[in-house]
Amino acid sequence: MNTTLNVPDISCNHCKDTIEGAVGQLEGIETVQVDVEQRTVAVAFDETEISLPQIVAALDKAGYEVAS
Ligand SMILES: [Cu+2]
Repeated sequence: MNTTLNVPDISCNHCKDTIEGAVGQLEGIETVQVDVEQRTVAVAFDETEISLPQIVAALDKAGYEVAS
C-alpha cells in the first residue's frame, strides 16, 4: 500500500533524515521518502505487517505530527 502524509513541521534535511530513519526502521515498511519542500512523507508498506496508525504513531514519537 502507498500513502502520502502531510507533515507541516518538516522544515529541513535534518527532519528528512530523522523521519526516514524513524519510519524506515519499522517492520513492514518498503520505502519512505520525505519531500522537504512539499512537507510530505510518502510511504510504501505491507499492510499485513504494519498499519497506517502505527506509522502515524512512529512519526508522532519522532516529534512530527501528521496533519489530517
Ligand atoms: Cu528540520
